[in-house]
Amino acid sequence: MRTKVVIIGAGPAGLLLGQLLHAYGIDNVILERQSPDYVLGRIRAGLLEEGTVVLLDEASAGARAHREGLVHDGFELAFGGKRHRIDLKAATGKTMMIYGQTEVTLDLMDARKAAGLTTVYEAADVTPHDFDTDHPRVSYLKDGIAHEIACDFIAGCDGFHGVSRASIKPSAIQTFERVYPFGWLGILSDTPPVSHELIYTNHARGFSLCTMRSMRRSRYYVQCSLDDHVDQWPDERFWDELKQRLDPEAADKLITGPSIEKSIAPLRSFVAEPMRFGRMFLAGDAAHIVPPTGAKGLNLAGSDVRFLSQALREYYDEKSSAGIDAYSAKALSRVWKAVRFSWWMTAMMHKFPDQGEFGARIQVAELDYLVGSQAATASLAENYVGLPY
Ligand code: FAS
Ligand code: PHB
Repeated sequence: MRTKVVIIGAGPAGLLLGQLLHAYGIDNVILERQSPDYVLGRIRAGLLEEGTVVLLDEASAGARAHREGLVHDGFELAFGGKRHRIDLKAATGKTMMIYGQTEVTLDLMDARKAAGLTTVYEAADVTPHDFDTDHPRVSYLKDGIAHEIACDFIAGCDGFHGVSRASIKPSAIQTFERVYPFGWLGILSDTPPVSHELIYTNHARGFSLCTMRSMRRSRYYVQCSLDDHVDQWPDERFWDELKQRLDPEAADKLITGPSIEKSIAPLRSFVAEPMRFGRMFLAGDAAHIVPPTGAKGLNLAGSDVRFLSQALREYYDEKSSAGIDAYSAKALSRVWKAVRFSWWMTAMMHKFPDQGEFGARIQVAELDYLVGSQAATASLAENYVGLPY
């Protein structure tokens, strides 16, 4: 079998890249390790930048997001028992959209199926070969039968634990990492959200976030220890802890209910450089990870595949390699700014074991300055809505 681009991974990055390449007339095949249901069962991101929604439109997968997504003009920062609104629209002219990653993935899957494009689910032992030559290929097993696809390029969209980055010789790649000494315990419940906008709270007991998937389905997070296990957090304990971290008004208004999903995610900042290796490119979580405090993970996957799809279009349409030669530097420039913002938001909002009283006071001083300065608020807002591509 032969195709122009083999995409490894059918998460948001792989599916979005496949659609954008298709729109440019570049045929591609996606190889995914898991089943569609497994991919859809992962509860992850919830907030889309305007640019990401535009990419969904370009991928012929944005209609439902426009119908069902919740457009947010701002969010609130809470500390010292008080909430302070950050007016994103006033500061940047832009908004954010609440539309769960599960829905994004489903819409991209449906668009790919409608376009009659090939996705091999439950592909085992997917392995990229010869990507440092002009004849790359990818092998895999399907139902125990060996297959191989010859291609012009390979896109590693297989997430943090994927095979693409792992296939690069150590001397050809440099990684940068910071692992945070806590995790996020997240819960999904079919209850009305405590507020129509997000509330990020810095509290002496730890960080919490009130978000949502719709006005009938809430998503909440509390910072937890890395030693915690989800079994130690029955619903009652979660709701009690969240109430203790919320400001009095939100705590009073909180409507609790049975969890329909509950999980703990570790937090790390991670970047691999470069993001191109001969005829293989990395995109999305395969190349970088951010703590979800800045809501950047899914959105960075979007900007990566926007840059990569345009570079490949230039290669095929204009017979120019300028775009693919510039991809890594261009993607990393935006990635590192988002990594910085996500690290900064995480440092400001979470309780660190070694921060002491001085560190706690510095956090409150930073927040106090932030909500009291138009310049500081504007800086936060322009990073939160997503820096220009
Ligand atoms: P993904 O990991 O989503 O997709 C990679 C795909 O590749 C998967 O389907 C995987 O099965 C497949 N794959 C892996 N190895 C393979 C192999 N060897 N062969 C074939 N296929 C293979 N971001 C936010 O903005 N906000 C959040 O709140 C948030 N919460 C998160 C919670 C968790 C627990 C995690 C892990 C991430 C979270 N993220 C969040 C980040 C997340 O949304 C990612 O940024 C997003 O999934 C990136 O998409 P992909 O790059 O496509 O990677
Ligand atoms: C979510 O809705 O899951 C979400 C929103 C904003 C974040 C992180 C997660 O910063």
